[in-house]
Amino acid sequence: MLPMAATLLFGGAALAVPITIGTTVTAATGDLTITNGETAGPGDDVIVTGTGKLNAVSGSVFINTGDDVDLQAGSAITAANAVHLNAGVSDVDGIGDITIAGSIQASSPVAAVAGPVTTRSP
Ligand SMILES: [Ca+2]
Ligand SMILES: [Ca+2]
Repeated sequence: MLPMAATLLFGGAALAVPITIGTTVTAATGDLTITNGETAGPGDDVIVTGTGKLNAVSGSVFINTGDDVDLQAGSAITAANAVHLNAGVSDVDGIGDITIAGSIQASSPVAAVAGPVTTRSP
């Protein structure tokens, strides 16, 4: 468990690297944010596997990535507030899909925005 609000920043460099989460990641306070970058071509994904769990005890869960968000069967996202899934952020390659095969529990409706998009409102 992370002691504070958790912000995980990956990617954005020259390589297209998927972020794969197969364990439990918990933000004890605040929001849990996972951000990947965007490069030309596939692979800038955020993947939560069947053993992966994201938990924001008192905040929201945000996933932002240049390509796909893949929540695989068995994965679980739990948030005290909202869950925001943003795929195709700052898109340059037309790739940006969202697949939800796992479970999501939140007190607000899940906001899922799939790209490609070039601009995004707050
Ligand atoms: Ca890409
Ligand atoms: Ca993309």
